[in-house]
This record gives sequence, structure tokens and C-alpha cells, in this order.
Amino acid sequence: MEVKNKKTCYVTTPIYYSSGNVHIGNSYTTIACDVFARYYRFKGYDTFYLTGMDEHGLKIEEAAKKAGKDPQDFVNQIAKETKLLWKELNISNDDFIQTSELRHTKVVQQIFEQLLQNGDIYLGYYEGDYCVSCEAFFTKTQVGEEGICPDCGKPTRKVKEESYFLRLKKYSARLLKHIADNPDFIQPESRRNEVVSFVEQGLEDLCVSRTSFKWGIPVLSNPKHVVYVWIDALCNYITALGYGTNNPALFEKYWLKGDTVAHVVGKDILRFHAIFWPIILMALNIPLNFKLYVHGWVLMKEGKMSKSVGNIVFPRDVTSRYGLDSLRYYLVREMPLGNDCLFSYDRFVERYNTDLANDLGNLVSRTIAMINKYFKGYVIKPEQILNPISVELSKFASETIEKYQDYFANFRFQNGLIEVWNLINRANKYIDETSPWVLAKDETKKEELNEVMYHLYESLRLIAMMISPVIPGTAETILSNLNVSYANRAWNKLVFGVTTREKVQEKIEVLFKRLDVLEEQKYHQNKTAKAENKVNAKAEITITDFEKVDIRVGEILEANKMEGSDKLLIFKIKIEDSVRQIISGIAQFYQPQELVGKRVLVVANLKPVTIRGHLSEGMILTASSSKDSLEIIQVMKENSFAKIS
Ligand code: ME8
Repeated sequence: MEVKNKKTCYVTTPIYYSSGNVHIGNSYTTIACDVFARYYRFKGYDTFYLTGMDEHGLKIEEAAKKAGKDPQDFVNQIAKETKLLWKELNISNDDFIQTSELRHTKVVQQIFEQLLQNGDIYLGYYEGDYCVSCEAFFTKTQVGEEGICPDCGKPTRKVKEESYFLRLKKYSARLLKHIADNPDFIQPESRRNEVVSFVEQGLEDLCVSRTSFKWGIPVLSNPKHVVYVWIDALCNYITALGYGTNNPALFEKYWLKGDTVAHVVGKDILRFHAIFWPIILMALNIPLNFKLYVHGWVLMKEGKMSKSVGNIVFPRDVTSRYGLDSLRYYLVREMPLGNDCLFSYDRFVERYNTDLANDLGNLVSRTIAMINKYFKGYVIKPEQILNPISVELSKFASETIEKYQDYFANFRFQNGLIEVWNLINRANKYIDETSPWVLAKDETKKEELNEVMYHLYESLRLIAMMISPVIPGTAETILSNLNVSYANRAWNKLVFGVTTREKVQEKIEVLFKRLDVLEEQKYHQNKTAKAENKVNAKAEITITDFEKVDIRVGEILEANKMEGSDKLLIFKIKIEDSVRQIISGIAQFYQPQELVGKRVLVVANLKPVTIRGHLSEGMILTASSSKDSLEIIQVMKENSFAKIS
């Protein structure tokens, strides 16, 4: 048996859908978990950091088909690209699990059988509205008359199929007790309260298999069913540790005997992790010894990042221009636990200039330059402290370390960084207060000057150590510029005053070059304009495609506002001998009366649709010259109602 001589930490990201869409939002989760893992390693914990890919389900099966690929090849390619991205983002994961791997699928099959045998899973029928995009069923009230998914707004599908169900009710009371007994189980508290009230409203058994698609893990005893993605996905947290295999050493070490076990998730998958996952674990008799940290979303000013809005920011968009550490810093600094944060380049540039180039960058360059100038690069621990402001600074540093440790150990990186930056600013202020350039002019003040340099050196050593989980590259540069020995970078040296004598580097590179705000604005405006053109441009069509469109001239006989709508007008339009009703969204641009009698172009063979209960049998052609205008295309000549070709 292995003797455990170190505390352990196990941290996981959600496993990402294999949609090839890792943007700065889901990169935040991976970076934040990386900060957690690096922090605990720094603290001396034996740490295991897991991330990976969620590869099964209808959505992925369909995406592979669309790409003309076999699903396995499709997901392998995406896994390869994602791994490469994590490497570029300096992610220190210890494992990367793909749910299509045998080490996972085999164990999920056993888990499913075990739950069946224990009576926690039973066979029944499922009938409901299913959203392929979200891989979730919704109730009638949630999807409404139109059958629209309440989460993503896409149409749902009616599905009735034989399904296995996981009993949830049976475990509700135990789950509520666990939450009550462990107040820090779900953090922050607001998310915990959300879960409690959801469970208290009563849980419906969860559908855990499908027969309507094939790309999943077959149920061993009934292979026409595949395991529904959530049971499959959630179990990655234990299959990656070898649970259920003949080598469960990692599971025993990091889970059963583990000290810190942390799952980190976005708010959209809270219920799966705070309700379904604990219930699966209870049913398997596995202790619930994890904590759940729930973060919000990285939002754009238009709201969520989305392909159709064209506002997705990918990590490489940022790192290729600003380097990696500024992205890592921005995301971790901006996101409070539990709530959303905003990403905009304006804000990014501001943080870059203020926090990194000015506050941190200046402290590093001034300190090292002065140590070189006044003492040929040497710092020596003073025998006695002469200046009370120096005592104040070292006290400030010690208090900062305490607060930092408390925040970082509990995933409150934003708060922790605020404390570290307070220390950076305190140290910068210390330079102004002690005015080393004045002390340097007076030979009798040599000791006082050395004291100032030493206090700056020590503050900077501590600052670099504290920011090392967030911006490891920058921290390493600072520590090697200061020539800090590896011994003095260790966790137990995170105290003021351990350096006795050191010589800093003579010449150092600028850490973060100041950005020109206007230049950056111009750069991003140009980029956005180009991207918008790309989004608006439609795919090429042939003349045969165009000939399918039947465009006619129609005369507007009547035009009226649609009740309850600011955008829609209802028209009666005469085309040859018939009169049609057509709805058009141009109410913001025209008064109905001014359109009566006008001869316009109409797409006459458009499939009729019902809009807000009114039939629309065609489309009036309009054109726009700018984002805020829309004009009807009029026919000048009073000729017959001919077909346009
Ligand atoms: O949900 N800001 O995968 P996923 C912050 N496969 N986080 C964001 C974000 C944003 N803009 N957009 C997405 C899944 N995320 C499942 C998980 S785990 C057993 C299975 C986060 O690829 C989101 O909140 O859709 C979630 O935590 C993670 O990215 C993965 O999302």
C-alpha cells in the first residue's frame, strides 16, 4: 500500500462538447482550473488536473455527418486540436479524457448495469420535447405552443421512445441533508440556494438512455439503447482515475482518500453537477467528497457569444496580438465566482495598460534598474530596519499573503488578485515615499537606501510567487530577473525577509509594452468590419438556383399595422388576378398609408407561413443601404403584372 506523505488535490473542468468551438468563455474554465491546480501544487499538494472532451450524442453524430466524417475520426480530430490549444495556453493538465475511449466506455457500461441491478435505473417510456442542441428534454410549459427550446431558442423535436430512468426522488432527502451539513459543498451560496429550492420543488426521474441515435455507449444488457450523454459525461470524473478497473490507485488516492476534490462548472450545467452527479455517486456508494465551484459566463456587450451574431472571440485572437499572460490575467481578474463578466477589447487594453504595463511592469523595471544603479545589482538583508515605512510595507505584504491564500484556496481568484495588486501599488507608493534618488545623493544614507532596495526586492519576490499560478510565464521571468533561487520560491518561503544576499540581472526586457489605446481601437474596428462583411456574405448560387424564385410585380391594395407589433405590417397585394396577404417587417421604415398604390416586387412562390396568427403568402422585396435602413423596391412603369426574370 502506498504511504501518503502529501496532501492531495483533484481538480476537473467540465468536459467540452466536441463541437470544435472552444472560445474564450470555455477557455476561462480551463484557465481558472489551471490556476487552482498550480496554486495547490505550489502549496505542496500532490495535484491531479483533469480535463477532456464530451464526445457522444445526437448533436455530435449530426455534426460529423455534416462534415462527411466518421464520428470517431471527427471527435479525435477535435480532441487533437483542443489539446494543442491547451498547450498553447500553458494549461498544466495531468490527463485528458475522451468519452469515446475504451477506458471510459467500458466502465460506464458496468456502472449502468450496476445501477440497473440495484434498481436505481428502470425501463419506461419517455415522451417529450427534445432539444438536440442542448441534449435535453423540456416540459410543455418550457417549450410553449411553438415548441421552442427555452435555453437556445431553437425548435425542439417531439420524441417518444422506450427509455431507462434514474430514480432521483429516492435520494432527494439525502442530497438535501448533504447540502445542509456541508455549507461549502456548492459555491457561491447563491448557486447553492438555487439548487436547494429546485430539489425542494420535487425531482422527476431522469431519462438516461436513448434509442433514437447510435453514437453513444451501448447499454450492455440491452444494446438498442445507448447511455444518455449526461450519465456518460459525468462519470468521466471517476473513470479517468481508474474507478471500476483493476487499477484504481488514482481513484483511491485522489478521491477516496483525497483532501481537496473540486469540480468547476459554468452556471448552465449547475443542476447536472449539483443534483444528478451526487445522486449517481450515492447510488454507486461513492462518497460525495467534492466541492462544486460555479462560475458565470464571459459575455460580450451583445450578450452571449454566438456564431450568428458573429461575436465569438477565440483565445488565439487575443494571444496572437497581446501574448498569453495578458489573456490569462484578464479572464481570471475579471470573473467573480458565481457571476458573469464582460469581455471587450477596450476593457482588455485598459487592464493591460493599467495593471500589467503600469503597475506591475513599472515596479519590476524600476526596482531592478535602481538595484543595478545604486548597488551594482546586489541586495543584502539589512541588519536593522531604520524607516517605519519599511516596516509598514513588510506588514502589508504579510497581510496580503494571508488574504491571498484564503482566496486562492477557495477559488476566489479575482479577490486574491485585487489584494496582490494592492501590494504592488503599495510598493510603488513606497518608492515615491522613500525617494531613493534623493537618498542616493547622500553617502550617509547608504544603509537606508539598501533597506529600501531590499524591501522592494522582497515585495517583488512575493508578488511574483503569488501571481505564478495565474501568469506563470511572467512570474518566471520576474523571478529569474531577480535571480531568486528555487529554494526561495517554495511555499514555505512565501514570507517576507528570507533573502539574505542576491544579485539581480543587469539588463531586463520590458514585460508588457504599453499599448496605444487609439491604435488598438482602430485595429479592432477594422477587424469587426471585415468580420461583419464575412458574416453577411452568402454562399454562391447558380442561375438554376435563382430561377427557382418566382418574382412578380404586385400592387399594394391595403397596408395596416399588425396589432401588438412595432415591426410588422399586413398587406393585401394584387398579383395578376389574385389578391394575397403578405406580412412584412418594415413598420419602422414606412407609414402604411404611404405604401398603398405602390407597385412592388414580391417573391410569389415562398411557402406560406403563419406569423402571429396571420397567414403570409409571399415576401415583399426590400433592400438596405445601411444597418438602419430598409427600402421597398418599387417598379416605376405601369405595365402588366409580369413575371420578372
Ligand atoms: O456543457 N463563459 O459542454 P460545453 C464562460 N459537455 N463559460 C462558458 C461560456 C462562456 N461564454 N460558454 C460555455 C457541456 N462555457 C457538457 C459538460 S461535464 C460532465 C459535461 C462553459 O462545451 C459552460 O458553462 O457546452 C460549461 O461549464 C463549459 O463551458 C462546457 O460547455
